[in-house]
Amino acid sequence: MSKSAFQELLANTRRLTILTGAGVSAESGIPTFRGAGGLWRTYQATELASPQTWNANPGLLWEFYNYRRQIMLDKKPNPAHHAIAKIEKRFREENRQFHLITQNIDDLHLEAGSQNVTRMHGSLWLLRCCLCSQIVENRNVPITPSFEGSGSPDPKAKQSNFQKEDLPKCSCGGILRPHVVWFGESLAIEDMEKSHEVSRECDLFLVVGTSAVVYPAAGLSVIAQRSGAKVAVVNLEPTTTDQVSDFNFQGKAGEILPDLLMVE
Ligand code: BJW
Ligand code: ZN
Repeated sequence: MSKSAFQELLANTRRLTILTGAGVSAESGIPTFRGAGGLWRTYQATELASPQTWNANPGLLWEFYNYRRQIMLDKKPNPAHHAIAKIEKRFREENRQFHLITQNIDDLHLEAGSQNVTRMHGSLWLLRCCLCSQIVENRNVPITPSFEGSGSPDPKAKQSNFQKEDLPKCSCGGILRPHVVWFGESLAIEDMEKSHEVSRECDLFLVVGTSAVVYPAAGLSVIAQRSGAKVAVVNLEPTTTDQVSDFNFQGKAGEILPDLLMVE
């Protein structure tokens, strides 16, 4: 269906939910997970983001996350993040309900001013103690002095050889890990419940920049559609969400969203 039909629907929507993935941050210069850019050294980013890598080589995984924290230092929200923050503001002013679910851990939505946000997969800037489970905010780059100059994505980089004493520590002495959700790990129960609730109870569900292959996020558009919502997709390429979508807008989120959401 057309842009004008979407915009008419948006104007009459009481409850809007938006789900975003790595594609929304691509125009800020942050690599996506799948396709070009999903490689770090010889590893697929999705292989690294796993409890198996953590158990086998926590230093390697900290190098990867240290690198990702490092590249965030000069990254800014792009027009897609700003458009999403602006539509939330409009909904709030008009007493309409809005919720943003993001799979991204880069926090660029928060930086753009989004408020009602569920970060399904955690945050790059939160760490969790492996011993006492305490969660702390930490913006150190490098993560510890030992990681200074490490994290090069060059495939010829020397093997990661960090020791236990190089890793960040909690006040209880436990090792701190990134507070992110790896494959096979459960999402926080409150994030699961909120994501289901706002998918079930919206009138319009807009999916932006996700390949929609990772569950449970990939199942949310089906929940929304079965609960009676209209589903719209903004993505560079076709995805499985197209099977349940009423609207499809193919292209860059930063170019499409400001106009589509009428927040330019
Ligand atoms: C643009 C663009 C531009 C580019 N504009 N668009 C049910 C069925 C089958 C399997 C499972 C299931 N339930 C659970 C599972 C297992 C597993 C899973 O889903 N596996 C699948 C791969 C099959 N899920 C889990 O393990 C989850 N845990 C869980 O469910 O626990 C209970 C359980 C466990 C096991 C079995 C059953 C139940 C946890 C998932 C955690 C995912 N973690 C990661 C890493 C997070 C930390 C980090 O960032 O390092 O999350 S993996 C990675 O993928 C990351 C992302 O958030 C996630 C999704 O990726 P995303 O955002 O879609 O990025 P891309 O790169 O894939 O796509 C980008 C898109 O943008 C592309 O389409 C581009 O075209 C587009 N694009 N530029 C618009 N400018
Ligand atoms: Zn601790």
